[in-house]
Amino acid sequence: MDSVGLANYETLEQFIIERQNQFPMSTGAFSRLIRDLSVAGKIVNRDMRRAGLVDISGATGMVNVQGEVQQKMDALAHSEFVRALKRGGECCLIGSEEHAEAIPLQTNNQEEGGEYIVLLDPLDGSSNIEVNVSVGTIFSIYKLPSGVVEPSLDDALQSGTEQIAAGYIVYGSSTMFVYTTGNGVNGFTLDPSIGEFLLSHPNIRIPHQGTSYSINEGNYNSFEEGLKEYIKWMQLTDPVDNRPYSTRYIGSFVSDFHRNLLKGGLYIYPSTEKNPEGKLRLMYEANPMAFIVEQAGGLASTGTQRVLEVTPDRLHQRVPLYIGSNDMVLAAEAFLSGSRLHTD
Ligand code: AHM
Ligand code: MG
Repeated sequence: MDSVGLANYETLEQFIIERQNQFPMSTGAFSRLIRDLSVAGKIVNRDMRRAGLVDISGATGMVNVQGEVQQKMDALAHSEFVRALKRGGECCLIGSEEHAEAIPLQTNNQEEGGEYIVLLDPLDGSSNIEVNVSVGTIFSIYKLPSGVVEPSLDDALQSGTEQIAAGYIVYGSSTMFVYTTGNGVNGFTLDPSIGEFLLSHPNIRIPHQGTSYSINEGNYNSFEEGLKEYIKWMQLTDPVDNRPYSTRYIGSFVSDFHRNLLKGGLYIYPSTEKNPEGKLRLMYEANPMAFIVEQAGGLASTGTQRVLEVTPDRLHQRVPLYIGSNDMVLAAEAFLSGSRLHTD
C-alpha cells in the first residue's frame, strides 16, 4: 500500500463521527467509548508485538475466576482496557473474564458518569501467545437501564438482543478492529506506520455456506451423538457440496471466528465431558460474536436455541456454541435434533 493509496482510506475515528452525525440527538459519548476501546487495543497490540522480547509472556502463577492459568498478557490487557474505560468516562460498569466480580466505575450521580456497560474478554486465546499465534480482544456493549444510580452486575445481565454494539480486535499478521452497532459489520486494519485503524473491510458478509469447520476434535468421544453424526457427514465425499470439508482449528476463538467470517465456515465449542455447559462464556465471548455474525448474515446457536436469546444469570456463564455460516449452523441444529443422519 503506498501513501497515495492510503489517502483513500477512512480512519475508524472518521467513520464513527460520520455515523454519529446521522443521529442528531447523539452526544458523542458512544463515539468516545469506541475510541477508548480502540486506543486500549493499540496499546495491547504494541505490548503483544514485543511479547517475545520483554518479560510479559508466560503465566502469572495465578488462576482466574474460571480456574484457568492466567497469562501475564491476560492481566496486562485487562488493566489496559479498564484504565482506558475509566479514563474515558463513558463506561459505568465493566465485566471482564479476568475479574470475578463486575467492576463499577462510578457510584455517584449517574448524570456525572458513563451510561455504558462494557463486558469483555481482554485477551482471548492467550495460552497461544508464547507460540506466536493470533489472539484477540472481544467486547460487548450495553446501555445502563435508565434510572439506575448505582450500576451493579444485575444491570449487565441483559440478554444478547439488548447489545447496542459488539466487536473484537484480532492481533494477527495484521491487527484488525471489527465491530457492529446493529447496522452491518465493518473491519478496520491498523496501519502501524500512522497508528490508525483504517476501514479495510466495509460491510462484511459471511458466505451462507463454507467448506471448513473448527472444533477441538480431540474431545470427539465425549460429543453427543448428533454432533458425531454431523462431523461424519462433513467428512464424507460429495462433490455437490464440496465435501469433505476441511478442519481448521487454531484454538484461538477470535482467529477461528475471523477466518470463518471472511471465508465462510462453522466454529463449534460444544458441551463436552470436561465442560458440560461448553467452554466459551456467554456474556463476553458468545453474545458479542453472535451479534456480529448475525449482522453479517450468519447464525449463532447453542445447538437448540439462538444464542442472543439465552437468559443470562451470571457474568461468567458458559454456553455451547455453534457459530458461523447460516446453512452450516442450521445443518448442525438438524443433526443435533436427530432429524438428519450422516447417511442422509
Ligand atoms: P480463554 O478465554 O481462556 O482464552 O479460552 C477460550 C479459548 C478459545 O479462544 C479457544 O477457541 C478455546 O479456548 C480453545 O479451547 P480448547 O483448547 O479446549 O480447544
Ligand atoms: Mg476467552
